[in-house]
Amino acid sequence: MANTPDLRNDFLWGAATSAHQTEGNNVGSDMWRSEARRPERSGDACDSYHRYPEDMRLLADAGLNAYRFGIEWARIEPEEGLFSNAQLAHYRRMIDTTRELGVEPVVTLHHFSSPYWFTEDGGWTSDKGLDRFVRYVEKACTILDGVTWVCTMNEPNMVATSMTMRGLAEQGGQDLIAGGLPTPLEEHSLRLVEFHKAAVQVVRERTSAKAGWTVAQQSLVALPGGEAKHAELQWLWEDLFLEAARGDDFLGVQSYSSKNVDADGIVKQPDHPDNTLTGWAYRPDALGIALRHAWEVTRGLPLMVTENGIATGDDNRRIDYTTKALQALYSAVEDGVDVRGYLHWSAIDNYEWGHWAPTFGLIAFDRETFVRTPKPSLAWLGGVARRNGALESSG
Ligand code: GCO
Repeated sequence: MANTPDLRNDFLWGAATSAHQTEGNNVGSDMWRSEARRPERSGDACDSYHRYPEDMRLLADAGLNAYRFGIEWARIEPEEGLFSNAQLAHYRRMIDTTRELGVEPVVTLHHFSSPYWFTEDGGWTSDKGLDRFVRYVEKACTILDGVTWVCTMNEPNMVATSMTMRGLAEQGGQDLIAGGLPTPLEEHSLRLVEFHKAAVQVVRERTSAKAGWTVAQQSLVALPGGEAKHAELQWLWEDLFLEAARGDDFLGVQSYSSKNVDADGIVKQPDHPDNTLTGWAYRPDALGIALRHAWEVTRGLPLMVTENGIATGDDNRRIDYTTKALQALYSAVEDGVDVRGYLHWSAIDNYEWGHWAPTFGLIAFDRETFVRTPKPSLAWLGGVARRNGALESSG
């Protein structure tokens, strides 16, 4: 295993968050409303809306040189057509703060949450949806001066599965989804491709940034007899989105685990002591599968790991997982895959869409006082970053 890789000199080493999961009180968003039905609410979240300079400084002080964060459409356009210059200025200050700290900003325009008014009026499937999204992206571009990396939409395959789930629920088909997330319907996924393509065009016309989207890669593996089903699911869950990235400037690879596929479909991960706090299989090697597959399907698009990490309460396990994931990344690079950066999910423990228990952060925080406590994994990853990837220090 490669412990001292040959990475680009400008390789980005960082961590990632999303707006809704960290900012707190994102009251105008559809997610805020839907949380009423979830076990736990986001509430103040990490109060990163106010404390982002501290979050960024902790990453920079540790040795990281990149930070991926989201800007929140629901704040920027709280009512249809009503844009907030003050909120745009807030996100511009975030960009400026990264620059002051010598940290490269990687900006996500849409990370699961939309304004409530947008979703209520049909969201992605409304006839007006595309124009609404494009208008938001145009506004967002007014604050992106000097930003190099822009992610249009986070995990469109997960957005598509939630569109599909919503459709099934409306038809009373809850039983169909009882076994887990439904496979995204192709019509929903193709719809999101249109939104993404339009956003890429706007970003290219109005900024000098590189534009791409970030796909939740599944690292599906066919069990004997599951080959045909695997091919079908591989397309619907992943390859449709990866093919759509051809022609973009980069692809964001997001990888956590791997799943087996048999003749009936995705095999539910059995209970196992090694499972992570999200119930996923402990599979740091999934990142290698994801990178190699993305490289092949996109036909050689530059890749950025925009999320990779583990929900665990044991920080040594986080280091162990990340060490192995990085070894898989280095081996893909050795084989010619063009990887531009590694952004760990997540910078800080945050609201995991309904739950607080699955902790992915390099930094812990107190939910009452918001005091941040870096975990040993932050200093560890910062050290790896300072050595541009070397897993063991040479002295
Ligand atoms: C995702 C997300 C994050 C999750 C993470 C862990 O893109 O799915 O970007 O919001 O918190 O993946 O589940």
